[in-house]
Amino acid sequence: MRAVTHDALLSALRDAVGERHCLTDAALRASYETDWTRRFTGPAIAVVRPGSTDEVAAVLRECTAAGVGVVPQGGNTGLVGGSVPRDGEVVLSLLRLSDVGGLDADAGEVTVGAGATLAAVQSAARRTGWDVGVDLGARDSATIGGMIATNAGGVNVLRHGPMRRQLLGFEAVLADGTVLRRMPGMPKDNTGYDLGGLLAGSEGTLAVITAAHLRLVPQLARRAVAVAGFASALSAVTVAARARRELGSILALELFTDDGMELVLRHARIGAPFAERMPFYLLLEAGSDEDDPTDDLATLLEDVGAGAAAAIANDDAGRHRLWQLRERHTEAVNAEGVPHKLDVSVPLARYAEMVDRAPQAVAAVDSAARTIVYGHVGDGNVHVNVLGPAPEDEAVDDAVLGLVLELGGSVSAEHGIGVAKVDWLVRDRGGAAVAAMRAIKRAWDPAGILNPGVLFARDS
Ligand code: FAD
Ligand code: 2HG
Ligand code: ZN
Repeated sequence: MRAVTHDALLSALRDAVGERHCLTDAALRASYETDWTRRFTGPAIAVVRPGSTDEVAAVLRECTAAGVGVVPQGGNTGLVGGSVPRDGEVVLSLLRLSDVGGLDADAGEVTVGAGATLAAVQSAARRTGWDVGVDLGARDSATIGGMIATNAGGVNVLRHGPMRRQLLGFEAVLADGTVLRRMPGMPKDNTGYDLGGLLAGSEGTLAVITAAHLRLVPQLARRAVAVAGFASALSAVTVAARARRELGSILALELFTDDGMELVLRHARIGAPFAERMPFYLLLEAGSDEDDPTDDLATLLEDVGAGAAAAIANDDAGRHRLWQLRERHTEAVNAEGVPHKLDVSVPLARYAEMVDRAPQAVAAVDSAARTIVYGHVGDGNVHVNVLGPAPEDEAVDDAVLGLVLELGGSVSAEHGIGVAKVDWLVRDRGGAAVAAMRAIKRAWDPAGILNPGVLFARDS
């Protein structure tokens, strides 16, 4: 590694991406330096915005030569602090690589730049009768590169799997500027290690993803959404399990509480779905290409006695109204303060217990904290949000993650480890697994340039 001053590095970066796309002014860097929750923030020496894979390679070569860390960034909607600098790294924004081209309507596949937003890819796919298998609330900003890097999940995992399952081919750049390319990639491809699969969930620590080839899923002509209220978490979970077993058309199963809904109603200025308020709610979405699934949902809810505490819609506006109750939790919580976000999963048999015990675990260490719980019950995924503790106070995080391990779950379901949970990776996966991960990291990024401090603790 040759020693390079920051001035020399900045000059090389300007040469690599053009003066206009190398941001050093504090005001221009600001939105790239703080994460969506405002819990994580740090200074960058520069934000670079390359416009091609070659420019990404040039940036990485220069940063490796200078020994300066690089934080890859897409839409900066990540919720574990992995997309923002910690200590004078270079932020490498992929937003200019936003091409959505090469849609093969026969195969149901599309090639996109890493910086293309999910919404842009969804609208291209939908114009040809296809859809993207992963959907999530941050669709207007989250990028395909960021979604691969976090192996994003979202609301349709129970039907289509997470981002890794959508990935057929990829293009990515290693820290030394080497370009790895497997494009377009095939639905069946057993030629050696699945390097694209390894990039899914690597959180920017192994390579910078510059493009991807994705499988699409058929767009469904008919959809229905229902929201029903329940007296206990267990009764909501039991109905979710039954819906999964009995309704082949189920697309999404989401849980939220009355506290969370109250926040959403106030923040979004919308009305409750029905007059009766219940402690827990289950949102069910079903979709089919043939029969309207509304009756199936209605029959199920009647059978389980949901009665007056239920609403159902199959028109666009009605479905959107019901979805807002669940989807707008994240922004409603953010409007109340800087949250501690614990995205975890537990076996379905322990899901209701997790929902019930998480607020108790938080209260035991911080009696003034507010806990809002919601999640993707179909995948065992619970989002525990805690308001009150200072950003750097990790007592509530530790209490919730400790409970997750006691219940046999995973400390990161879909958002990743980021910087938020580095101390918990070993506790969850064990020393041998983490040593194997570190060996992969060293092989791909020997100088440790890519996203230092993310996934692995720096000092071990
Ligand atoms: P960023 O936030 O920019 O980056 C995330 C991570 O990926 C960082 O570690 C970054 O270094 C790395 N990275 C980004 N781009 C690249 C690249 N091209 N190459 C290599 N590494 C890269 N997540 C879910 O899984 N399910 C949900 O339902 C969900 N809903 C959300 C709703 C809201 C309102 C918000 C704000 C977030 C939500 N998220 C959800 C979290 C977030 O949207 C996802 O993690 C998403 O995948 C991040 O994409 P991004 O482009 O914003 O990535
Ligand atoms: C969701 O499911 C997202 O809405 C965000 O994954 C979760 O706000 C959160 O904690
Ligand atoms: Zn989620």
